[in-house]
Amino acid sequence: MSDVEVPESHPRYEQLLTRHRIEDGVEQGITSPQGLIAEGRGEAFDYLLGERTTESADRAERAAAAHLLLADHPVISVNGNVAALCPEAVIELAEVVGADLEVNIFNRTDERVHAIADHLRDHGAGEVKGETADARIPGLDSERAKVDADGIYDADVVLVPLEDGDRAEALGAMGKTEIVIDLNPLSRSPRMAAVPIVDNIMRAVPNIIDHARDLRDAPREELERIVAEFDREAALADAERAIREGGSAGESMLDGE
Ligand code: PTJ
Repeated sequence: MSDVEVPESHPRYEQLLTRHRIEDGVEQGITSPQGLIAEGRGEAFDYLLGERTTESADRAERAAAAHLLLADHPVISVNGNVAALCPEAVIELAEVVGADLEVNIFNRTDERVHAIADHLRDHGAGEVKGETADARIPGLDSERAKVDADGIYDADVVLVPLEDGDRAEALGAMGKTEIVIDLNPLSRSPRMAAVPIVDNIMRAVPNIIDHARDLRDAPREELERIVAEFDREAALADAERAIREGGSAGESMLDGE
């Protein structure tokens, strides 16, 4: 995806690739320049987490998959960072759980909304919402309030990766179930979420896809049990502990350390 050659043997290969994707996103007019700052912030938290999916985050990702499968109308919200980082993965997740994809950005220009929607379609997405913006999320002054009436406005479950807390709060007030992916467990959006996922989006979305595939044929009662047993407070506390204790926190690596 990036023109910049990063040798796969480099110890920070994944992180360097991620950086280049964001850089390319800015160059293509998909990602806001502020996305570079968000990326730096995320990298710092990921470094402290040990750049791994903790067991606790894995449980959150399984609960997210169960919520998305149970939903009547799930929507995946896509901003400039998400579109640059993992377009294929969000498209695949939308297909697996039957969700809509909707472009929703903080630093909104019509040009960037269309560029992100085109970018998703170039990567194989069917319908992409967010270009109509014929409804507003009540109680939100920012441009993020602009949503599609038949998209986020109508959704019962919304996956909102990498964003600030205002919209998370306003969506919660509308009674929607929110799943937030954010590497900072102290940030307002994961603290508002029914399912806070403290993990890098590059690992989180593929893992939600794996769980969704695994649970796709499970009885409704099992999905409801996974949702009911998920403890959001514990997930936030586990993540904060893992970061403060340098990624140990009594947790094992998922990817086979
Ligand atoms: O495209 P736009 O206009 O909607 O703008 C998108 C950004 C991300 C620039 C905007 O929403 C923003 O400024 O967000 P914040 O307030 O910087 O918050 C982004 C959060 O995402 C921070 O808490 C970061 O730690 C976190 N983050 C950054 N990269 C990743 C991440 N979380 C998970 N995976 C990442 N790769």
